[in-house]
Amino acid sequence: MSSVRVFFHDKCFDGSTSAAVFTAFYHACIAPTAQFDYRGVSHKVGELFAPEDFAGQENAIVDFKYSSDPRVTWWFDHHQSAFLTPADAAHFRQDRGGKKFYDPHYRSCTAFIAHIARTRFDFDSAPLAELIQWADIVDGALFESAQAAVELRSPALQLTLAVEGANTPGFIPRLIHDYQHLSLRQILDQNYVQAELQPLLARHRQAIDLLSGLLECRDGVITFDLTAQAIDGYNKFIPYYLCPKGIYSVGISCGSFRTKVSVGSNPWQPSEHMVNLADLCERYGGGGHPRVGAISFPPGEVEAARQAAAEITAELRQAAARIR
Ligand SMILES: [Mn+2]
Repeated sequence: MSSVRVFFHDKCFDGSTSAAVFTAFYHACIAPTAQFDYRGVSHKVGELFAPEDFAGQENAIVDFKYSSDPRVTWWFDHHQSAFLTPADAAHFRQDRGGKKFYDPHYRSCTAFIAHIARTRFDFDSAPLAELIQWADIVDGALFESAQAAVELRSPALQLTLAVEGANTPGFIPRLIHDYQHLSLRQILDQNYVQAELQPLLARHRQAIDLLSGLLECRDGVITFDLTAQAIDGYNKFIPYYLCPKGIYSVGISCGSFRTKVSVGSNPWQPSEHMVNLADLCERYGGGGHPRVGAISFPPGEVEAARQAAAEITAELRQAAARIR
């Protein structure tokens, strides 16, 4: 019996669902009795894989960076930055094995794997349609409203909170198994899922309460200062949920290793004539994407962070006034 080890993007809904679709495809089209084991992998500085990691007879990487290690037999990714080095990209381009696939145009790696499995291996992905559709919504941040993104009424969004926040070993591999056999609603109702989810939901509700007490919205810009709060991470759509008319948001928070200014824009407001927030943050030594950016300061430099946040807020208020 063959053994397959799957490396998936850890603490990521699309990473976990990619592993499930790959497993279902492999059992259906390659080897029905193959034994699977799963390893979550995260982005970090330096080597992403240890040499002893690739111990399966087959080793697959899904929703994560390429490795040129010859023991890696399958690879699927959709990230813009899929290759750590030009040498890795060249290694992929000269591969003729037909088991390594890359397309950065896919919103989710899950949908990409399903597409390749369907078109090249005749896999029937229809039983996994719900999983594939939600991976696209979550990885593409295609939420219909701030309510949908914050109230987490869909089973998939509650499962996303659990996947991103749970630390119990074996939790995601168990989900990967269940994704192949149960609906998302049925999975959500499992005791082992509720045990992970309930404390995370309580923390999520605390963050909403906390922010509703201290954020301000004036002239189209939502501002909040969390430097005095013990809060470790929050759903970035909460400001627009609480202030739907806000066009931009500027928040300050303290982590163990940095003080952070977070600058965002409301995805449910029209996107024409928006300030490029990556450019704006770069002027202060930060960066990001056109519609969301951040600037990091050393842990003690709260005043410098506040100064930057105040300047950015003033600039965004003027920009918001030009839009409205
Ligand atoms: Mn992904």
